[in-house]
Amino acid sequence: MKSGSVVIKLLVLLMLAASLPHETVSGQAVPGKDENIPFLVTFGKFGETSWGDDDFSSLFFFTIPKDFNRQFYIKVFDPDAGGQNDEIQGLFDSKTMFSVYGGKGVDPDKNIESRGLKNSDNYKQGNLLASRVFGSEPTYDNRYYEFGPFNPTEGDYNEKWRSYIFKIVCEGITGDDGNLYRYFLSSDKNSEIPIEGANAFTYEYTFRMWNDNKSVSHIYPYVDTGIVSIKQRNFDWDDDGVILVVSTYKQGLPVPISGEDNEKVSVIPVETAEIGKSLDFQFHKRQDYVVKNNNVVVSLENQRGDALQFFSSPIGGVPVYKPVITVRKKTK
Ligand SMILES: [Ca+2]
Ligand SMILES: [Ca+2]
Ligand SMILES: [Ca+2]
Ligand SMILES: [Ca+2]
Repeated sequence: MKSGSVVIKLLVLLMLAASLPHETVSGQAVPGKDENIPFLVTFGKFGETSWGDDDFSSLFFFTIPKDFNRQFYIKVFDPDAGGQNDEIQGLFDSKTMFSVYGGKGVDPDKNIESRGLKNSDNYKQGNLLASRVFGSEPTYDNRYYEFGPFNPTEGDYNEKWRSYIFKIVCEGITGDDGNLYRYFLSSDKNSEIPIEGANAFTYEYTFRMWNDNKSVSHIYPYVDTGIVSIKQRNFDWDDDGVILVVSTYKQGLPVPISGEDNEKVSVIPVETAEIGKSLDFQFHKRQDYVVKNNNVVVSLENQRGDALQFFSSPIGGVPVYKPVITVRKKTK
C-alpha cells in the first residue's frame, strides 16, 4: 500500500469520527447499558426479606431535558409476575402496582420524602398521572407495557439538572413472588427510542445479579460537591463474590459484604479528585460456585446523612482509574 492511500484512509477515518454524535447521555434503559444488570426486582409484601428485597417497593426518577418538547412514554418490560423472568414462591400470586407521578412534590431535591427512604415517608406526593396493577398476565409476559403519553411539562422542574422530573413507584401490594422488570424511557410507543440528554436515577437500588460468575455488574453513584465520606449499605448479598469501589482515584477498594438476610455498613473516604464525578460500584460474583437468583439492595449516604443518587447513565461517564505517576528527574 502506498503511503498516500494510507493518509487518505486516515483522513476518511478522522472525518467519520468527527461526524459521529458527541457523547450523548442515554439513561433511557433502566438498568442502564453500562450497569450490566439483568433486572430490577420487587417482591410482593408477603415475601421474605431473605429473598433479597427489604421493603417490597422501588422508586425511580426520570429526568427529561427542558428543551425536549415532545410527548414520551415510560415503558415497563415484563410488568407481570408470572411466566418468564420472575421468581416464583409456591404459586404466582403477587400483584404489583406501578404508578407514575409528576408535578410539585416529585423533585427529590426540594422534597426529601419523595425519595421514599423511610417507611414513614409520604413518597406519593405530586400528581398521579397513571397507575396499573399487574398479576400474572401472559399479555405482558416478557413484553413491554407503555405508560403515557406524557408531556414533559407534567413533570416537576429542577433547575440544577435543567430537567423535568417524573417518578415511577413499584409496589408489591400482595403475594410473595419476586417481580423482575426493567424500564425504558422512550419517545415512541411501539419501539424503544431514547431521548437525548435524559437520565434516570434512584436512591435505593434493588436489583438481580446474573446467574453467571463471569459477569460483573455496576452501579454509578454521583459524588456531589461537599461530600467528604460515604456510608455504604449492602443487604442480602448472600456472600457472593466481592464488591469493589473504583474511581479515577481508587483502583478497587473492597467493601464489607453482607450474607443472607443481613446488611453490612461501612464508611468510604472521598478524595477531592472524586468530586463532581461518578463512582463505579462493581459487583463481582464468587468464582467457586454460582450463587443463583441473587437479589441485592444497595444504598449510600454522605457524612450529613443525605442519600446519594445512582444514575442509570453515569454522570461524566464511567470513571477509569488513573494511577498517580510521579515523574523523577534524570540524574546524570
Ligand atoms: Ca407465591
Ligand atoms: Ca413475567
Ligand atoms: Ca416481571
Ligand atoms: Ca440476595
